[in-house]
Amino acid sequence: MKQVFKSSCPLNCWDSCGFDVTVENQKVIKVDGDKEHPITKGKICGRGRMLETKTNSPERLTVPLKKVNGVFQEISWEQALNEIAEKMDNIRNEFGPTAVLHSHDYSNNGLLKNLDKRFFRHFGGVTQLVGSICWGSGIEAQTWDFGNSYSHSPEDIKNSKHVVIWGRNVARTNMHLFQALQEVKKSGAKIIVIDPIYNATAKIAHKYISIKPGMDGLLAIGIMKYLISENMQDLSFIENHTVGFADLIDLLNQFSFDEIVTNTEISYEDLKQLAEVYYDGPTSTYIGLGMQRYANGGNTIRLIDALVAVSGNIGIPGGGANFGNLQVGQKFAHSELASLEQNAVIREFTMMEQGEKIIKAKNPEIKMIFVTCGNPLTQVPNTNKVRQAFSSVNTLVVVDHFLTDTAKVADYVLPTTTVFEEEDIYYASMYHHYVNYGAKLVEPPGEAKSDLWIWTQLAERLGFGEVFDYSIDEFLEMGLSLLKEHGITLERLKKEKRLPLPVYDVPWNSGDFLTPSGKFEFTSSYAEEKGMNGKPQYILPKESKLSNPALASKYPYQLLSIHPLRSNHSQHYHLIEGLQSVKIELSEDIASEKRIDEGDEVMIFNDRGKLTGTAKIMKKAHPKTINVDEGQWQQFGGSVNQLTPDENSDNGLGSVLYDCLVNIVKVN
Ligand SMILES: Nc1nc2c(c(=O)[nH]1)N[C@H]1C(S)=C(S)[C@@H](COP(=O)(O)OP(=O)(O)OC[C@H]3O[C@@H](n4cnc5c(=O)[nH]c(N)nc54)[C@H](O)[C@@H]3O)O[C@H]1N2
Ligand SMILES: Nc1nc2c(c(=O)[nH]1)N[C@H]1C(S)=C(S)[C@@H](COP(=O)(O)OP(=O)(O)OC[C@H]3O[C@@H](n4cnc5c(=O)[nH]c(N)nc54)[C@H](O)[C@@H]3O)O[C@H]1N2
Ligand code: SF4
Ligand SMILES: [Mo]
Repeated sequence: MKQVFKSSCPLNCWDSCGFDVTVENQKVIKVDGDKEHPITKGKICGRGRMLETKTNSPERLTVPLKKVNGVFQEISWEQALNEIAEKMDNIRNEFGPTAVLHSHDYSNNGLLKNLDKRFFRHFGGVTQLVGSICWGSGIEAQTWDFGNSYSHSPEDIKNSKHVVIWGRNVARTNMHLFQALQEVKKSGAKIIVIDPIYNATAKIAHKYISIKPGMDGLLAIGIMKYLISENMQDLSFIENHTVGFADLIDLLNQFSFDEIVTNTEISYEDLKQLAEVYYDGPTSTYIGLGMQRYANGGNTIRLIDALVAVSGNIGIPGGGANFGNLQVGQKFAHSELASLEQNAVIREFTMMEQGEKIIKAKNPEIKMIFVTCGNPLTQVPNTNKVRQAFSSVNTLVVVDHFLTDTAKVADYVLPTTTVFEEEDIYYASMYHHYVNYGAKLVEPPGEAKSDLWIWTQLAERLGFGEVFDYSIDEFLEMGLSLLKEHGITLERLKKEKRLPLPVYDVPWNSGDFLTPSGKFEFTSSYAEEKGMNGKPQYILPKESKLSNPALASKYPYQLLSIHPLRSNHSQHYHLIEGLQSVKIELSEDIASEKRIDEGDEVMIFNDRGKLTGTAKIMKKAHPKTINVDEGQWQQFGGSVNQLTPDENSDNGLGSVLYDCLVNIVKVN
């Protein structure tokens, strides 16, 4: 008998869609959109639909594996858990808990995935990863400026006269915003896209601005300079709600329009037009994550925030500097789930530098790496170094659904459940403010077990089993405890399946900010507290003709590695035959400069690595720009991260993935 259940997409994505999942004979047979979901309204993407293929794939891991003499052998859970627990215990006794590194990322939006932290707190500590390859520098930037990173509610875009899509690949990564754009366009809003790639969102825009990668901060400086020189700034907002404006003026005075036009490679006419867009508000700005993955990434987001503030588009309906929406995730009791009150010895490595730090770790050295919800050998920058690091430790444990690049180098691989095989609640702190419930709908294949079951079993063997002695309902209730006063309970969520969280629809509308001064801070006191320069400043990207001409003469092209259309990072490549080769996309000028035709076999390279693939020409892309979508598996040609740099961005918590120069040659 067929039955349809409501569920949620667990994938790391802006949209956090509601699902209708059809189950027949204990098997998921179809994943559709839930038409009743107030935001996602029945529309989902192929990545979500393919969770059926993923769940039923014959390639799923179904039994624990142990590598013996270089070859994986199937073992029992009993053996796997006993051996791993014994190794952890020995390591803790001999070297201390920080000789274990927990490597993880965001591959699953389930609330209970946060219980990994609870495990390591009670283990006594761990070496943990801080910052975020994804959006660390932008979040830090908005925290400096506003005190937090909040977005307007999805509906509020209807109040915008202009919508600026600044470095966000909306049609590909945020499909419900794309739909909203098409709707507001019909009712008269003007859409502007600023991006080095002429993407599907640019195609529906009234105006497309092709920017030189990494130069957006300077463009924001140019627009602010124009607004102020023409007396088009919002004086009342600046006077009443900001600090540090004089420092901003000092910065703007350091640049001439000529210099700005030359270095951003944007015409004065376009700059002026953008200033008019910001003056003639309400103008909403949807800031993407791509352009903060540079050595000046935090600085770029700070300058865009400053522009939105100077033009009076903060705290008003139809405005906003929309980047993250952390007010969503902050409604859950993370510290209770993670047992943050528990004393533990914590050592921190940044996400970006994990490879380097593992190799160089002393007192103690890293003896074990435990990977959950991540695929670092594909997704973390500088793959060759990450591979060296992960291969160097005595024991690597990977929990996953498939034998990924990371799992392949592991000593133990533990098979885990997919969204439909476990119960959890799901949300994304990115776009909308609904939390979705997802019940366990089917049994997992073979012996696959949830992450939570694995933590529970290991905790028991390591002597702190009582910390996991809660039912799933009890853990979910713990996570929802702060929401009780708003009438949001597990009982209601199970019944209604999705509930709106109490967030601000128009953040900062009160004029009060969460910074130390209570104002929007052009000059950040948080930064200064950290001993960093809090003044607005302009920094160049690290790998560019302007900052490193010698490197740029050897490697003249900018390599972007944006998110793939049909896969969530590395999660779908092995399921879709059409994705199983490397495509190297290049701008038209590179093609003619290097006499490369579409379909040619080409190689890109720099000092960190190289990658071979098939050339594809990107129409209207910014000159000297190359793109290879991230996420490709080694067996299908390899990850673009073989070329990307592993440094921290300017404010320390983000990545510099796109701040990457390469050269290209035709193979043969
Ligand atoms: N299909 C799909 N959707 C996804 C994901 C996925 O893997 N696949 N991943 C999800 C996740 S985890 C995230 S973080 C989001 C990311 O969502 P987005 O921010 O939309 O995606 P990115 O691929 O990071 O890059 C966004 C855009 O930045 C542009 N860009 C790069 N450099 C610059 C620059 O210097 N200036 C400007 N103005 N633009 C620049 C790129 O050309 C690209 O169009 O997407 C989510 N949605
Ligand atoms: N070059 C380049 N690199 C990038 C980016 C880029 O734009 N360019 N984007 C970066 C960004 S924004 C992000 S967010 C990261 C994402 O990096 P990751 O989160 O590491 O990437 P994913 O491929 O989504 O997922 C990793 C693994 O988690 C597994 N997994 C899924 N669900 C579960 C679960 O419930 N439990 C367990 N144990 N495993 C699970 C999947 O099968 C997959 O193998 O990549 C970053 N890397
Ligand atoms: S990947 Fe994103 S857009 Fe696609 S179904 Fe999941 S949440 Fe929705
Ligand atoms: Mo991300």
